Amino acid sequence: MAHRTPRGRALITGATGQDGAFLAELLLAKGYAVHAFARRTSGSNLGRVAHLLDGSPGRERRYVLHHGDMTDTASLMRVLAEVQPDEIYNLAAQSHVAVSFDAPEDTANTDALGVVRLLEAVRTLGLTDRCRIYQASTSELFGASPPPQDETTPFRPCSPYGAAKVCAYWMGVTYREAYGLHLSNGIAFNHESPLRGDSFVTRKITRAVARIAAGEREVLRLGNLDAARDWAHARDVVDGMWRMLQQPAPDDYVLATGESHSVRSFVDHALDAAGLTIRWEGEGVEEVGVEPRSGRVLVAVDPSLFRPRETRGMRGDAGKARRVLGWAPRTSFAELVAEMVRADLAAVKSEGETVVSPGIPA
Ligand code: NAP
Ligand code: G4F
Repeated sequence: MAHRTPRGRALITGATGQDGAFLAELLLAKGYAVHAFARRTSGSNLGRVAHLLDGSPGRERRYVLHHGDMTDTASLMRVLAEVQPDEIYNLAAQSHVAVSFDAPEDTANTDALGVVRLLEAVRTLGLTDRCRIYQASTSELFGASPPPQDETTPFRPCSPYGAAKVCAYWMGVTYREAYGLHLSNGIAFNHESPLRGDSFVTRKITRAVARIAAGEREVLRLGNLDAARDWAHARDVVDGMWRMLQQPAPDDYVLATGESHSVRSFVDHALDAAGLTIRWEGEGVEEVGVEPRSGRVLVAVDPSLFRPRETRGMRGDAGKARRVLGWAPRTSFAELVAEMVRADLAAVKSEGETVVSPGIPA
């Protein structure tokens, strides 16, 4: 596939998140100047990108931090006017599905109206013809539609998050068709990494497994063990985002592995990667994962973690992305889980080593 020469300046909203960190690395390696749009907070939210801010010589000049918020039109206008980006990757979102049930207005404000503010800012500033936009859409658009899901599958969102992202998707299509904007929706299925936020189920599992392997007497409490997801590596998915913006014409693409695994299976793989095993016993809310030798319960179901509504099993068909973009996921499910467990085992070990004096944790 022929890619255009990189066009210079990329703006990433949601730059401090998992995907923002992987995408920045990819774009810097390709020679882009990367402009990060990030919220100013009282605590630090820059952990995933700190190495880019004060990184190796020369690098810091190509990674520039701008403060702003998707709920604040003025900040979007100011940063867009200043950066004049060639490519915009709109990754900013309240991205947690369970949280969206508790904070539906906040979720819609950022995930749906935030996109309207961004698109209107692009239009008002006269950037429609010069900049290309990636909109972070999601398999949550499909919600109750059964697998396999592709670009033709009906949207039946099951959460305020999914509903807000459906709105954002159609806003993108509307601006593309009404104004000729080069905007592509990447309908990404779940993607994970050691940088995944620790309240998402994969990272919650790998962190707990690492602590259990280190000898902590922890019980991993989970919600729906039967929930099935199509889990890719975030590094592979951000490559698909970039490929979409190198196409002569914008379009919408599913990014997925085509495999589906249950939460229970993720737990098994993670324990295996740490040299542990469990036996599953019981059913429903009584189901537990028991260590065979000691009989100790390592995993239990906590009904308070069930969601008001769950999506159907998720398994994406990325045939269109393969054909048009030449995109394919490179990391297997087993490799992804093993990489996350290795990283969390190392993190637990180094936490243990950073005790500065007896009894006083660093
Ligand atoms: P993430 O780790 O939760 O990162 C979300 C980013 O959005 C963070 O940088 C966060 O900033 C920022 N943000 C939230 N509200 C904002 C606001 N009002 N203004 C400006 N920035 C705001 O998410 P991710 O996993 O990297 O996902 C990236 C995007 O892809 C999201 O839009 C998500 O919905 C979508 N997506 C993700 C997946 C997946 O499996 N990872 C799959 C499909 C789609 P703070 O650091 O300040 O909180
Ligand atoms: O890891 P999760 O919270 O991810 P979810 O809900 O699939 O959403 C993620 O992927 C979407 C892509 O489709 C993104 F759009 C979205 O932004 C986010 O990145 O939950 C995965 C599954 C769910 O079915 C949940 O019910 O795991 C189940 N689960 C079971 N126990 C749990 C838990 N989820 C979480 N977060 N915590 C649990 O203890």
